[in-house]
Amino acid sequence: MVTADNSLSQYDQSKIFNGKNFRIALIVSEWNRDITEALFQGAKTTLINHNVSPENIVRIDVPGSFELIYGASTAQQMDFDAIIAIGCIIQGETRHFEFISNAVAHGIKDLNLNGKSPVVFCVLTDDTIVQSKARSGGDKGNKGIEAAITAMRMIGM
Ligand code: DLZ
Repeated sequence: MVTADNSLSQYDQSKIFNGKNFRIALIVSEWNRDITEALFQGAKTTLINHNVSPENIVRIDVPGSFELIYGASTAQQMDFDAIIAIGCIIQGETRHFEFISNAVAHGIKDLNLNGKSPVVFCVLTDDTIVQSKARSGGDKGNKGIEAAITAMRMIGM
C-alpha cells in the first residue's frame, strides 16, 4: 500500500472517482482495537470526503485479523463495490504473528483473484504498538486513509 517513496497520503485528487453511488464495506478486527478504530475512522472520513454517503459505508466487526478473510468473503457476496479489511497484527512471543499475517495476506489475495469486488489490505503487521500508532494517525500517516483512496481507485477497473 505504501513505501518510503510512494505514500498514498499524497495523492492526485483528479484520479479519484466521485463516490456518490459507491457502497463500501469496512471489515474491522477487534484485536488491538484502538489502532483498528483509528484506521477505520481514517478510512470512513476519507470516503465521506469523496462523496460516499454515510449510509453506503457498512461496518462489519470481526474478532481478530484472521477472521477478516471470512468477513471480506461474506461481504464480497453482497452488493458492495469494494471492501476494506482493517486489522493490526503485532509481533508477540510466539509464531502466531507469522501464521496470522501470512494467512490474512494470502486469504485476501485469493479473494481478489476470485471475487467480484476488490478487497483492500489495510492490515498493519508491526513489531511494536509504537509502530502501529505511528501508522494509524501518527507521524507515518493513517493507513486507513490510504486504504480508502485505494478502494476508490480500484472500483470500476
Ligand atoms: C490470537 C491472536 C494473536 C496472538 N495476535 C493477534 C494480533 O496481533 N492481531 C490480530 O488481529 N489478531 C490476533 N490474534 C487473533 C487471531 O486473529 C484470531 O482472531 C484467533 O486466532 C481466532 O481465530
